[in-house]
Amino acid sequence: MLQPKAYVFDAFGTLFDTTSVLARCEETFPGQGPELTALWRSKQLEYSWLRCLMGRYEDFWTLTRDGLTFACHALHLRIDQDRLDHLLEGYFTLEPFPDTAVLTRLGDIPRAILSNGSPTMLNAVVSNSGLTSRFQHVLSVDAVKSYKPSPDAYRIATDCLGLEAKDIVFVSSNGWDVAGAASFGFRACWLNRQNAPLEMLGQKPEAIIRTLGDLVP
Ligand code: LAC
Repeated sequence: MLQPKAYVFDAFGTLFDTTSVLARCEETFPGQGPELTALWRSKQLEYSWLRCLMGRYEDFWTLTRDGLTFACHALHLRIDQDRLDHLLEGYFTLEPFPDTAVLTRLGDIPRAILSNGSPTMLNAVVSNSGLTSRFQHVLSVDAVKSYKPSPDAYRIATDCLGLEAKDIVFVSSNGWDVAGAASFGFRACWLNRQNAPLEMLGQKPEAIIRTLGDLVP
């Protein structure tokens, strides 16, 4: 892959493992951990897109709470405020994927995070994982009250870096995010952590990698 003028990374699922909440889910609701974790994540994302379409933005922390509440209701799990808070707090301490260690080997090329996460969530998870020094910018879509894959959300990165989209490599493990980034004009790089099929959204990434280590020249 030709070296870009900057790298922009998605956060959840790409740098931070959203399944880190599985242990808390399983401990709180024995036997239901995997299903709750998966439905929670899928509702959290679905609500971001639906609220975007409805023009009713709420920050990602709210959607994370609402997604969890819905998932508990759908699975007939009794959730009270204490359990809700305990599970939600798991998002502040998501594990970074081990391959984030290679980020220091990308040379002097500026690196940023652009995430749907709220500023509070992002600051917490980045600092708790010890990755703060790896990024020059941690950008939240909250600045424009919209969500990826809307172009307004991706524009936050080009505006902040003062670069054109074609000069930026955007890395995400989320297929829908990669499609949105490619459509916006970024050099989209799909970190296919799940060995998933390509999303059928009419957009192809410039590169498909299996680990962040594949970015190192
Ligand atoms: C992010 C999530 C949605 O933007 O993957 O970090």
